[in-house]
Amino acid sequence: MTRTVLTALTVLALPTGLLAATDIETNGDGLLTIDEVQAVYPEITAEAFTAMDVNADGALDDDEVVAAQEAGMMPASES
Ligand SMILES: [Ca+2]
Ligand SMILES: [Ca+2]
Repeated sequence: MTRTVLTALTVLALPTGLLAATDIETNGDGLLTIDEVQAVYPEITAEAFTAMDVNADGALDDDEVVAAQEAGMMPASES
């Protein structure tokens, strides 16, 4: 049972940031707004969010989430 879940998570995690978006992304638009991010990571400030929003469209897409996680600006969501 546990092994099946871990395998599924690994598969989901491999293509870019889909896993993170699934965990945090609550309204199904595929982007993370600051409200969605802060609901999970209240320690992330508006300033930090702006820094993560590379293209400044006011939301984080998969690439921006992955970059933020790799930069240590956002915790990787694994649990
Ligand atoms: Ca969203
Ligand atoms: Ca963006």
